[in-house]
Amino acid sequence: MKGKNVSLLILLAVSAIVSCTSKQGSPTEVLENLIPKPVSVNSTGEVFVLASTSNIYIAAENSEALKVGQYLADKLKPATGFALAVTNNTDTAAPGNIHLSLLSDSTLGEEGYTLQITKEKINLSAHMPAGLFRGIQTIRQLLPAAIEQQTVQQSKWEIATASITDYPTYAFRGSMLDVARHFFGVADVKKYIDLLAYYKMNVMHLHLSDDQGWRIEIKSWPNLTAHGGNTQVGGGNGGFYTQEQYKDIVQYAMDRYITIIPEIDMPGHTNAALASYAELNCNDTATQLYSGIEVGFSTLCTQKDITYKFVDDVIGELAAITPGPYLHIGGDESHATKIEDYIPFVSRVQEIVKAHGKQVIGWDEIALSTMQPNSIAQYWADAPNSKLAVSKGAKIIMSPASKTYMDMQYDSTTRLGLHWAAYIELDSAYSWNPATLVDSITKENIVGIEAPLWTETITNMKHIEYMVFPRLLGYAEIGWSAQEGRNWEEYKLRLAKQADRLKAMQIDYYPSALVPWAK
Ligand code: TNX
Repeated sequence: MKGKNVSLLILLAVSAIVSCTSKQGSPTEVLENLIPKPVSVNSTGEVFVLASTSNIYIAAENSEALKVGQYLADKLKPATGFALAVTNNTDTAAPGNIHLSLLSDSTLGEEGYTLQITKEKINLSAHMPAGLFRGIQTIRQLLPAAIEQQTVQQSKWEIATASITDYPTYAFRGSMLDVARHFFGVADVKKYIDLLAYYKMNVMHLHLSDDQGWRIEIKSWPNLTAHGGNTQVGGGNGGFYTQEQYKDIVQYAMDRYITIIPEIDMPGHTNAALASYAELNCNDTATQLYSGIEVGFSTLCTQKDITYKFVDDVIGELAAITPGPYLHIGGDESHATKIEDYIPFVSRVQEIVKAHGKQVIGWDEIALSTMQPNSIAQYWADAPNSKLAVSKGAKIIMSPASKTYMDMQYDSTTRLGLHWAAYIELDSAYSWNPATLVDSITKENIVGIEAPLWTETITNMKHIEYMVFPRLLGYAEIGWSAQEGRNWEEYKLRLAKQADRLKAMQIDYYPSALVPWAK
């Protein structure tokens, strides 16, 4: 009862803030449907109705904007049954339409947008097509949750009227999927990308190689996948992506304004490569394939020339099929590599990545090496390493294991996952500030946040969903929404409202007792 009163007070306080200009109706009904929370929402107390006669008008001869409009039409079709026309025709006379326009407003940045929803029409404007794409996710979330069903639903497709201005706090908002410990096929990766897109995230990092498996076809070193792709944790069949399949994933992500970051982990975490090619080992003997979960026993032979030929070939082929700016070189937990070998190796690999026109990301240990001017260190466990990286001029991606590792169990009863870093309940996952977590690493040093899902204990899409949802929504909000406006007590009410959407999308989420889910 007491808790309820507190929630109510907070709800009223939030209402008061957003209702300054509202005329009638519940002023929070817009805000409470949205994750991540927008920069500003002014409810105006009326209702826009989407109808079978609605059209989507693109006020620009812009093929990307047209594609975004079509994406929206495709998303609205299954549940409504409406075949919304997407056209360049901007005949604005009829009510009930959605208008997408690009306008020169650099204050919105690459991903910002404004939404004017009146009872006559919806106007979505952005400076760039990516902003339109983020904005249509807001439109989707403002419709009833049934909009996410895949069959025609009997519903009134109403949206509360409001004017919204929105843009992200951090430019980099991502998640990582470990497809090495267990392999996940193209369809699973695409589903994951769709869910990232729904919550306005813009980076998907694929952990493509580890001791247990090599998951990307490299044409000049075919045994990497022919042999090294053949197993996974627990001894299953494993698998890999052909370059064509990888390109398909990249394009799918690009259509959603999501950048794919491929990771080849080295010099440790390389048993799958060492098992595939004897010459990569210092003793010229191929190792056995490995399906356990212990780490830190493998290393490329950093003294051999062939090792750098190998790295150059792999990075070269990967760079050629990766349009995004980044290549991730791992660099973590190389316990079998002497530090005097590790440092020159990681320094040289950065030069190779640079020569192929890409920017390096590595786990925080790479700070020990000579950093390229634009290399990025990913903080996962070691604050001194991350500070060292900053002192060398590097930027940081925040992935603190104790807050963002989605393979960490929610509590001691969670049936999947590990707990070496922490148990991470939803409040803990949400209630931290990237800009104050590590003293002396501040917002200017941080490009953004990433939440990794390591998959030693995760074998299928349902498992992925259970560990990722709903923590991912919190990470999306940390990356997108202003720190000053975030607090768990208010967030958990919005999170509760997302349940119907997650259900409509048939996502198996963790129903934490900390959240006041609707009955
Ligand atoms: C640490 S995070 C690792 C991974 C494991 C993970 C399990 C990092 C850079 N290395 O190899 O999968 O813990 O939680």
